[in-house]
Amino acid sequence: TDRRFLADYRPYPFILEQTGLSFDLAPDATRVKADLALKPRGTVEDLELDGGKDLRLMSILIDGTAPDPDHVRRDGECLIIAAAALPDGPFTLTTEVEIDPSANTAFEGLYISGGMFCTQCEAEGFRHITFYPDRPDVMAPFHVTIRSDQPVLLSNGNPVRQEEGLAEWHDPWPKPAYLFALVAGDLVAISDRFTTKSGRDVALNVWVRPGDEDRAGFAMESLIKSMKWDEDVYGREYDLDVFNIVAVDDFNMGAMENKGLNIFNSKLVLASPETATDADYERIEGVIAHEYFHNWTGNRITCRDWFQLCLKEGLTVFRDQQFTSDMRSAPVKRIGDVQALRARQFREDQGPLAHPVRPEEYEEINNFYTATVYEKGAEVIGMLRRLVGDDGYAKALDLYFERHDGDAATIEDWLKVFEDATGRDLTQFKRWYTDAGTPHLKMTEEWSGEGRLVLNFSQHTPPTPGQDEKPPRVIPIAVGLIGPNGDEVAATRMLEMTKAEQSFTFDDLGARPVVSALRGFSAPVILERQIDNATRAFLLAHDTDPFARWEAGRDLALSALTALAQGQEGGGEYVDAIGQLAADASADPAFRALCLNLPGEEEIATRLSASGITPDPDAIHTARNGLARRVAEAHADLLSSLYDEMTVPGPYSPDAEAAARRALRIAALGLLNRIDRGDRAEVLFGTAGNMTERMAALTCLIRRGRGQAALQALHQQFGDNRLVMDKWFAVQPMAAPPEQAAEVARRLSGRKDFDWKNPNRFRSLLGGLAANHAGFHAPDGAGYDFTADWLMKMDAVNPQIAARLSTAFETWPRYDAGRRAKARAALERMAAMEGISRNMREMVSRMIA
Ligand code: DPP
Ligand code: ZN
Repeated sequence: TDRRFLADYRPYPFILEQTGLSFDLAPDATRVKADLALKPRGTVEDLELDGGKDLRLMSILIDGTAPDPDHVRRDGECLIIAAAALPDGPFTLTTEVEIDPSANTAFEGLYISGGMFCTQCEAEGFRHITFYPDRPDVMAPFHVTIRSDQPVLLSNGNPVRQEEGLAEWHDPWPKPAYLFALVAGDLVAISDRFTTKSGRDVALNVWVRPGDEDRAGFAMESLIKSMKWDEDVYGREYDLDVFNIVAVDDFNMGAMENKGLNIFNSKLVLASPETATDADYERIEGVIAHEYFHNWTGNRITCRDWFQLCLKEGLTVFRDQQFTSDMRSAPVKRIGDVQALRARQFREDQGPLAHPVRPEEYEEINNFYTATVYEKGAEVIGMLRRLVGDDGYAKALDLYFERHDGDAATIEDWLKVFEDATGRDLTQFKRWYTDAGTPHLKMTEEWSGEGRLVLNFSQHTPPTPGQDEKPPRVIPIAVGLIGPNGDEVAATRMLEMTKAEQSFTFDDLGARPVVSALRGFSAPVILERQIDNATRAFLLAHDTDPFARWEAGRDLALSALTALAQGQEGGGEYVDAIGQLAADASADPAFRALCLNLPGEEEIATRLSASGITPDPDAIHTARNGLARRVAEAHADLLSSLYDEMTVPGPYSPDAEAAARRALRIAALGLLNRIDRGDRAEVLFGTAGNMTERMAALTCLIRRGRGQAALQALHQQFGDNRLVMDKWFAVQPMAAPPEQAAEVARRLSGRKDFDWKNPNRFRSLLGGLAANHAGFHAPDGAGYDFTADWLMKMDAVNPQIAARLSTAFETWPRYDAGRRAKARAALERMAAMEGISRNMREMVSRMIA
């Protein structure tokens, strides 16, 4: 079997001292010569090199001499040179292979996108370029020579030689193969410079296709802010003379942190007011920062093996979240992150794909670039910081960089640094890394009447695949108390729960306070408490903690929506309270927008199923529409004036303040759209000068069944802009009435411009349908069938993308028997397909198990 286990780790038996690569680029016959300076770590063993089946071995030399052919064999995806053929000291292994980048539709290794050569090597793409110990704990300096007639030739590190048809790059920092990159194409740069705090002058370039230069400026600004922030906040300085970013249209991931040469999906680089939304701008800023921050957390300190992926990803997400909080509004960022965590990670934890932040086995590592590894990995670091305090965190991070610079490290190393820096025992805390599942935290209150309040907590984590028993974890619970008049009577206190059941006492209270619990979402748990709607409304009005305040409104909405979806009454308190909040001009418009947006249908389904109730997608859809309409009717005047007042004068700017006003305006529009037949949306679509408002208007129009003209207009204006057309493909199935969603997607999939081999375009259409909860889960199974058909087609071309999108099915076990039967049939059809990839096989078998 292909299963790999954390417990099987052993160091590579050779030390790699230097990697030399020489490329002769040609679209269908590229030659790659590799010179590896190796020496045995101990006694000489067989030398095993990873290498895809797509490598054609042309020659192999050991210290310049061809080995006896009997000593060389291919074994599956490996090339093995027998120990008998190797010297017992240092030697140079030289191989030459031929590869065909033009046939590489999986976009792993070296491939061609729009005529440009580029690479993606994380996690195991390098083995499709040459034979190599393709594992993160084998690190070496790289020297790269590129021969090609493409005008711009880039690789990692510093340029050594640039002339017509030839470039040489040297990267002095030892790195694993997954951080290798090469780009060759017809590109133009927008350029700037950055001087580091110790005076290193760094040349910065954002490389794009000719014609896209005017959309690359924001990415450059974001890069400069990121470099400055990492110096100011973490003391981390850049370490090469150049930093290059390249935008590529065909890219499986969002972006990649290759040393000195980040490669980005073009949607995370290119932005103009006419083509990108506020959310796009914020995401670009955040991802540019994320990849830049990897230079220290990922590159200078990398992972020992892929089980440790969260070591670099959890930490780097945590750092990019801090960055965005500092650049924009911290409370708004926190609320957005919690929403995303619940939508993706809680969902994952609840179903058959649940796995620990640090998994202990996998078949295909690409299937573990998940919300659990990334977002929960970041939450775990947030908890660690809450537990050791800001100073403890800063000390631990300094020690981490000092102790592990140049290492391929583990989660044990990471936790040890915190233990050594703070003196704290983290044995129990480590369960956050090893145990899957979202803890349920129950809270009850006892009020003695004599100024004493006791909070009783109990924790329980439901079983997840392969893990039935879950011992109690350390849970930091931030609690504040609010007096009956709305004043805070006890500032935030961090309760540290370590047992299955535990009580905490608050004394000397005058009157019975209202408890504001899990402030700032201090731990990624599901809080269950007895609380009535009046108390929720009180917290929504008075809580001083912005997250807890928002959460109170969210709870009010969810309790109404879950009741309505089950045919019960509800929503009155929500409608009243939300009106008061929306009218509160002292509250940040972005915060008001977040409160006005009702929870999505998926979130309602997740809430229902977490409490053991089978969600009915159609009932949820109806309930949500009904409540939104009631809000609109009850507050039509207020919403209408917000819509008018929240226009942003002057030219478009993507800054947080302007974006906040637009967000509130759009939230009001979305509600008013339910009662104005779409008239406002139509006017806005025709007049808005920015994509944020135009997309919002377009979505409203589609929801009112009058989107055709606007869709046509957008296509006419931007038909040759891939990124806008991706939005165009996504919004139609997403906003379609559920019973039509699969059909809308099917019709779009037949279009000539449904360039399905492009990952962004494929994701737009299939992701758009999956985002239509009641549409994807249509009772006739049309959503499942359409999705399965396309995943099967994609699997033969790009398994990574197919497997990633198969997560659309991960919630299937929670629905009714009819839907379950149809979803299972679709999954079984996929499982049975001929030539199924390892990626897809692992995903469907975990989902069916
Ligand atoms: N490119 C992905 C990321 O930055 C994988 N490293 O998260
Ligand atoms: Zn990352």
